[in-house]
Amino acid sequence: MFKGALFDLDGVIADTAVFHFAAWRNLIKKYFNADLPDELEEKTKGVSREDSLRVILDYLQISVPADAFARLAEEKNEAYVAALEVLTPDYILPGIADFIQTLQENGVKLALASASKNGPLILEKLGLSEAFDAIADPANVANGKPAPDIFLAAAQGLGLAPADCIGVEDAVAGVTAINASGAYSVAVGGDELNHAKLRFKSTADLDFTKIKTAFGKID
Ligand code: B16
Ligand code: MG
Repeated sequence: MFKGALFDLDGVIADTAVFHFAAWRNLIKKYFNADLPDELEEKTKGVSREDSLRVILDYLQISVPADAFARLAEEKNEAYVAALEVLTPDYILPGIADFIQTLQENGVKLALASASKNGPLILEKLGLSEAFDAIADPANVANGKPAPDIFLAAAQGLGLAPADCIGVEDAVAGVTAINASGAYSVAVGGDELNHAKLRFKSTADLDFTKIKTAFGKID
């Protein structure tokens, strides 16, 4: 049986992507009078703030000096954090509160493995701070997802070997990161996540017994 569960945040615990992308859209409209297409949202999921801005500026074929780049990232974050004010436990994705409770009842420790520097604030607003035993700090890891760093840091925060943990993700790069870390990947989403060891269609379908059984069959 696994002893730890390493959670991605955006798309697994709450759908913060809509807040992220709205903040990027408003910023780009304000400074470049450009509209970002919906498909860019997917490309900014699970990647760091700076990498998201790089993706967006590449798409617009705009290059800015380093100080302007830093100011844009900072202003986006201020708008994003302000938008997070509305977050309440009602924003926890379907099935997640029950899944967390089942994990706790079975003695599984929980860690956050999110690319977001706002992870602690978001958990607090969702009323989940107490449920998590560790929060890996993305500011302290060298490489973002798909590199395994944040999942390795999350397992370390629990004092566990990655092989004794499951990782839960909704993004392609995130599943790749879990696999590279040596933890057992559990995905929530579509066929693009078939590189996960186990996949559920949505957070509402997460099934502790199925995960436990599948994990127990690893050679
Ligand atoms: P911040 P995750 C990621 O969260 C988001 O999916 C991504 O859109 C965002 O750029 C990144 O966090 C950084 O967030 O600007 O708050 O530090 O999916 O890794 O939980
Ligand atoms: Mg995610």
